Amino acid sequence: MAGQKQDRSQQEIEKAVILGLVSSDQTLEMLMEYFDELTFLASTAGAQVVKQFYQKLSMPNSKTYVGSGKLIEIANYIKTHEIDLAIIDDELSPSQQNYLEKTFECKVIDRSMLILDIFALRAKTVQAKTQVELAQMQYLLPRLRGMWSHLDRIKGGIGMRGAGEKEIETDRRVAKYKINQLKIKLKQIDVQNKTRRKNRGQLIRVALVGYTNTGKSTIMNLLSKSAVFAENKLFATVDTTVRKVVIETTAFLLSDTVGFIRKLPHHLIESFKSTLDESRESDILLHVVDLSHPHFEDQLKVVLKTLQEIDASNKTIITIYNKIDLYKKKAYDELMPKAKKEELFNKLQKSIRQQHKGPVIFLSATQGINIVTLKDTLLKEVIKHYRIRYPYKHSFY
Ligand SMILES: Nc1nc2c(ncn2[C@@H]2O[C@H](COP(=O)(O)OP(=O)(O)OP(=O)(O)O)[C@@H](O)[C@H]2O)c(=O)[nH]1
Ligand SMILES: [Mg+2]
Repeated sequence: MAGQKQDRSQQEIEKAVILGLVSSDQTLEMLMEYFDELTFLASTAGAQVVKQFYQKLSMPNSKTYVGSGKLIEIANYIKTHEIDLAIIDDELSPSQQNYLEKTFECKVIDRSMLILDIFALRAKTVQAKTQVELAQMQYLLPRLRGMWSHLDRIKGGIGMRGAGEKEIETDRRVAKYKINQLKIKLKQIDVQNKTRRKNRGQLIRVALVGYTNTGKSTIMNLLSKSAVFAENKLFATVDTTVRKVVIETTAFLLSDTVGFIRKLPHHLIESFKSTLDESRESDILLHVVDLSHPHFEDQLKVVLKTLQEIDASNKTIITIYNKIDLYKKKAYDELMPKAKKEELFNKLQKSIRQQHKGPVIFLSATQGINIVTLKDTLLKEVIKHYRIRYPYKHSFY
């Protein structure tokens, strides 16, 4: 909730350990990648990860998550290093969470809760705040009984913001009532938004979509010259911004919205459905990929899958491979001749283009590389859509 939002700089950094499993469907390499992301999420939420723990188990133990030896090792570490918080890479069941908290004697939160917490910090509009609160309440409902009550040294912080802080003491009946109230409130906001969207008239709508931190807001700023919050943190944007953009003489609406992430909590997708409507109702999607990310292909797949889940996958998609400046810096040795770098990069572009049906653009939003190509391609697609929608109304294009 808004009043409980705190300034990051005034807040103490919490010391955290992270824990995950190498399991039958998750290799060590995959886990390390998840850990990188979890560490980034943790720092976005205001925690510093000081140690990683993992165990090889074909599947999580239903009561204790990891084996007993590992539990002792972690509990000892937590005690001797005064750790505030243990972050678990998977979604925990309420009983696993209870067990781990008793054993570790510190706060235990899972990936879902961490993401929900960041969303609670980032949400600015009433709609986004209500959506996050609903997701938190739904997440907390099965976990309300006895949650953290045995831990008197915990005063707040990560996992306790937003709904968590206020509602923890309430019983399930009150929580259920609250969930209903939030749903009603969201429906009302939704109706207002739908009317507003209709009133936007006949303009073609373009939505920026993509994994979190790929550069969507930076591109929004470039195209619309607006000041949308962009920074090197996960989920800098949780709300939706819509701007009217004019390229040459053609006008269209461009929206920037919340980024996607792996293992996005189910409740969040559910309650953010109406924010995601912006993408569902748009004519063209600008799918932004961070080419410099070591796992950009996985991220791309997650986004396409999420688009499918929200029924937004059968649209014209322009795929933007952003941060080519950073990619080149990382991938090619400084001493490599320029011509060789170009040759390799051309090869990469060719093979990536073959994987897409729609237009593909290689961009550096911050260095201003290929912006003209982006604008030209976008303009062409927008005009195509105007022609289909209004074959006789040439004033649009
Ligand atoms: N090197 C480099 N950095 C970039 C480029 N484009 C964006 N960035 C940086 O990447 C970070 C994330 O950019 P945002 O525009 O906030 O990304 P986003 O996709 O809106 O992120 P969320 O709102 O968190 O989903 C910022 O630090 C940007 O400055 C680029 O072309 N090259
Ligand atoms: Mg953003």
